[in-house]
Amino acid sequence: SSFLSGVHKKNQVTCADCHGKSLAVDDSETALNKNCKGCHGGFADLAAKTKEHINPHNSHLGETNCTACHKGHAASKAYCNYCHSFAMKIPAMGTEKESTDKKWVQESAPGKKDLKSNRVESTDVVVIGAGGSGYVASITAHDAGARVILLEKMPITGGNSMLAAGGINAARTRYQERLGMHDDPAEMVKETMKGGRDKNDPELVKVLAYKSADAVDFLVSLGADMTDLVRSGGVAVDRTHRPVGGAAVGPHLIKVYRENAAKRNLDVRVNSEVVQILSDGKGRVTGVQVKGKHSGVYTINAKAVIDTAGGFAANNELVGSYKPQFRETASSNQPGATGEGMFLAEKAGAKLIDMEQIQIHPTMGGDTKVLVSETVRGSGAILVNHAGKRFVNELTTRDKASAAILAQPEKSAFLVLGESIRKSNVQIDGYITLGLVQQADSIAALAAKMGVPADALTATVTAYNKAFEAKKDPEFQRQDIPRPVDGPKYYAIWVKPGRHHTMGGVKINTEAQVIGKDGNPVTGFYAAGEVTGGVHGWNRLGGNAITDTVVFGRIAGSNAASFIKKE
Ligand code: MEZ
Repeated sequence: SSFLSGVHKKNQVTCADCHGKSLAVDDSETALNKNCKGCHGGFADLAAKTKEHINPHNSHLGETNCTACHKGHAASKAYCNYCHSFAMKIPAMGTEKESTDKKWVQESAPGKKDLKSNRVESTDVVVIGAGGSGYVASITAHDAGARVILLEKMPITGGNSMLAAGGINAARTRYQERLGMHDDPAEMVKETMKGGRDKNDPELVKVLAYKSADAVDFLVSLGADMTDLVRSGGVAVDRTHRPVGGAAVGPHLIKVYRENAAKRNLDVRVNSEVVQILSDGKGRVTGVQVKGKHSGVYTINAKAVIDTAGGFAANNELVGSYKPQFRETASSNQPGATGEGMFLAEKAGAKLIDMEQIQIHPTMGGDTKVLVSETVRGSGAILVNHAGKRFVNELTTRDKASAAILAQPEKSAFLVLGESIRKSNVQIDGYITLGLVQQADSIAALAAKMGVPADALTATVTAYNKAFEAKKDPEFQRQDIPRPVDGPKYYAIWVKPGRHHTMGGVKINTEAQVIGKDGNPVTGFYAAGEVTGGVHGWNRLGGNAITDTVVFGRIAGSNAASFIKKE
């Protein structure tokens, strides 16, 4: 018990109380987490008891392992603080060890760091990375009859998809048709290519667009709600589907995926980092080596491998090596988005493309790592500079909007909105809770809080509201003004551009097969999502990332399952 912290020490908790009689600990710490909940209650109970202003038991990360934050033998550390800076007291569990270093380092159990074990497992399909693409590929392969192991190096699943605020772009869906909207996958192809500066692989873009409506139906079949529609930058119709009320798409989808994985009894392992993709030296992959937090390094032989390990926008050094000017800019990404999945694939024969194409999102909240969703602009908000004036079409593509903000002397701007916009997008209440939003009863009072000239801001809002009435924006040709900036309350959010998405990665074909350096598919090797390059060209449209994860995740899962059947 001398190793125990906080309440465990006080109450003289025994080893078996936490670890179970066998004292065995798997990498996902399954028994431990079950026993935590047995004593302390589930997330809902704890959320009801939590007195913090920010409630970590009711967050966008959903229901995760307790051990992601709480440690039995050491001080607890709030996982949230890899991205945020919440002053969080963790009662009776030891004091949080707050570190200014927010870099993610995978934990190993003491003494197990690089230990190689003789453990060898076999499966049909191994999937690397439990973000959106990984879950979709795993569920699809499982439903097609394959035995699947889904590996995640972080202590929680969800990847960057968990943070996705916007929605999923899809053309000609039943939800668009229900609202009498006309959309066409051919338009989605055109706009995605134009947004990507025509550097995308057009064949991949066609698959993305023409399978997008099916992707939405697939999500709905799993239990997701995609009924609300909003417009994203660079698109001429409301094509971004999201849950009712404008709720963030990512936490909703990851909850749905986790529930579907549990229902299927899928083998999902956290704290399990792939350190090598194995290959037979003759152009086919044969499995992976995994470093488990408790297991040490072990082998999984697999007939097919799907790489869904995500991008690298959270990796300062790697971003800096491609784009030195972005090295220290804030990143909206989860701390595990560090790109290893691309280089593991490269070592196993994959070709990497477009690695230097790194997307800068225009609106991160001030000096934080919180992304202020493009849907806030899609709902009607305007961008104004420190002189109180609009300076760009808010619904242009991200590369252009970010460049326009960075061209301002302060390299930052404000989102300005009114009551009807706030009410249409529930995420804005989240930004209020996080302290990112200034509020006032008049435009002049808001201007004073923002530190911009009141007469200029008043003139800007008046002109914009006139454009709303006239359905025409003579100043910036904004295509869609769904709401005016109206009272009784007015809101402003200080924003700066930040790193958001890496467009490059593993080259794939339309069958989600990984393409090797010789131009041929690597046998048994598939990839989907942000780990791949080619779908988004040199600039991704808002809402196309989730489409990518679902469309290509499904293709990878289904093709891997067909491949193993032929073996
Ligand atoms: O697709 C995205 O990255 C997206 C819609 C982000 C956002 O601004 O919400």
